[in-house]
This record gives sequence, C-alpha cells and structure tokens, in this order.
Amino acid sequence: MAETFLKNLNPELPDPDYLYHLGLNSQQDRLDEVFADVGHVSMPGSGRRAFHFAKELVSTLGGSFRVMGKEPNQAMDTQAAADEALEAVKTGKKDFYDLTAEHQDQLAQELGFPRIVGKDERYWMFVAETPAGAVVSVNHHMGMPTHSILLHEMTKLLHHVGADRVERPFEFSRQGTSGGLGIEPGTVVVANRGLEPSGKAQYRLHVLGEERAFPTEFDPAMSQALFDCRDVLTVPVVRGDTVSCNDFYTEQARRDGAFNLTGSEEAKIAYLQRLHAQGARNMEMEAAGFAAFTQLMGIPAACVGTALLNRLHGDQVTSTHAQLASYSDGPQQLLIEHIKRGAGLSC
Ligand code: R2B
Ligand code: URA
Repeated sequence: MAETFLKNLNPELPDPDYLYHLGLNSQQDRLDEVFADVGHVSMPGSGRRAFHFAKELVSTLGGSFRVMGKEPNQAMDTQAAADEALEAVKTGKKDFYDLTAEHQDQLAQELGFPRIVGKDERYWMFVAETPAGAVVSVNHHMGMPTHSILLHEMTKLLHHVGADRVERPFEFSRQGTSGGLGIEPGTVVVANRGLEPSGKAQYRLHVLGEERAFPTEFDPAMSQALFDCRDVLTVPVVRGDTVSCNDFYTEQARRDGAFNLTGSEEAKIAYLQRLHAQGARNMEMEAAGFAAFTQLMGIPAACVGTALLNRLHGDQVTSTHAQLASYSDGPQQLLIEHIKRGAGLSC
C-alpha cells in the first residue's frame, strides 16, 4: 500500500474491517472502484441535505452518481419476491440495503433520490463523480457523537482503498446550520477554530476514563481558500470561531427548553456577548470535535456554518421551510465553488 498522509493512523486496523455504521466492510467488492479516487468528503447534518449537495454537484459540474449495491440476491430472484421485499422496505419491515441493487434503484427512483452507498440505517452516503473529482456527501446527524463515528469509519474506509495518498490528500468539510452570535440570519461563518462552551479552543474526550484535551484548529489554508470563494454568494461570509455544544438548549444558553438553567435574559446575553467579544461568531454542535479529529489525523478540514438566527435576538428558530433551505444553500454553494477552483475549473 502507498504511503499515507494520515497522522496517528492505527497500525493495527482489523482485516477485514467491518465499518458497522456504514454497512460496508474493507474487503467488499467494488469498494475501491467507488472510493479510491475520492478527494473531498462533505458532511451536512441531514440526509436530505447530503442528497441535495450531491445532486447540486452533479447538476452544476456535470457527472453522475456512483452506486454500489449488493449482488442480486438469490432469495429475491422472482418478481413476486422482489416486489414483496420492496413493500417491506416501504413499510419499515426491512432495510433498504437488504434489497437487490436493481430494487434499490427502483425504490430510490420512487422516492426521488439515487441509491445510497452502504446501508441507509444511520447515514445517507452519496458519491458524486464530477469533472472536479469524486466527492462523497454524507450526513453526520446532530452532535459530536454521531459525527465522530462517521469520521472514524470514513477515514478508515478511505485508507483501506488507498485514497490517503501523500501526493493527493483528501479533505473533509462540514456544512451546517448554527445560531449566529451578533450576525444576521443567512450569514455564513467559516470557522477558524472550534471552541467548547467555556470559550476554550479544545475538545475533551475520556480515554481509559481519564479526560484528555485536544486542540481544535481548522486547516488555515483550506479555510482561507473557502473564504476566498465568497464572491459567488449574495449573503455575507465571515471568519470567526465556532462554539460547539453537547446540547441545543441548556449548553447553548437557551431559555426556551423544557427546563431553564440559563436563568435570566440578562445572564444569557452577557454569556453570549462574552463569546462574541473573544471572536466567536456562531454556536452549533459539531465543530470542536470535528476540528480535533481532523487535526489529530492531519486531514485538511474546514467548517462552514450558516446562521439560522442571531442568538442575541432570541432562542426560537422561526424560519419557514423555504428560508431554512435557502440558508443551507450558502455553505453548499461555497463548497461547490471551492471544489471547482481546487480542480482548476473556475476562478
Ligand atoms: C446545528 O443544527 C443541529 C441542531 O439543530 C446541530 O447538528 C447543529 O450543529
Ligand atoms: N443549530 C444549533 O445547534 N443551534 C442553533 O441555534 C441553530 C442551529
């Protein structure tokens, strides 16, 4: 296997390695055909946003979706058995990935999205093959625990297929939503660092029961390259630190949760203003863990978050469905432009 650019890679990875949450294993057929040349992995929170991003990539840059289904399943080689299986998926009695490749396609078409790579139980992964290279779009759900599982399995997957070449490191991005700190809804924040709610630039994990702190800086060159693409957006784009919390309500100093430990409006505003004064521009639930993981492994990474509201003006997210979708388009357009420019396709 070629030399890896990854730092601190586990020298004792199992073989085969079962990537349980992705529903893939390292010796699976065609894994290298689908992933060996991946140059960028982008991670929004929701599966639908992951699909939307992959679709936008293919429709803006050209190209197609890569799919990787199972070999036709002998147990479903009659039309009646296949139809029955399809119905079972629709009614939740079977998983999508239990279907044959053909029936995954059929169902995907009915639901209006292409076949998910791997299993669809936890993460929805799409692989777009474009003139700017192969891009993975996969959702990380909400919070650092689900994001961390995805980061481990995605990194191992790319290593197993030899995509971690020294001469062409792949890069990771998170595209997300957030609560703005002193910025207007729709503003896009390219993060310098992830902060814990105390305001410290660190992410803490327990290792064998002992707490360890990890630094949380995003790749400065990649973050700047993304910021430099801001001319393609009509909304403001700013740089700043991103505060990451383990909870949407209490840790984000909301006063509208089922209980209120935040206290008075004055106490809340004083806290949020303190974070703003030290350079934080938004608050969400993943950046610090993401920065710590990628910094430890030497993976170039950037975090682009759009503000759904200005937290200095309130707690409730009252935007309409259409507004929320348009807010999420900012990070996606910025990332598409970055991927294009990285491949020398536009400037
Ligand atoms: C932003 O939005 C989600 C919570 O609503 C969470 O994943 C985050 O970081
Ligand atoms: N996501 C968050 O985590 N917080 C917000 O305020 C909005 C979106």
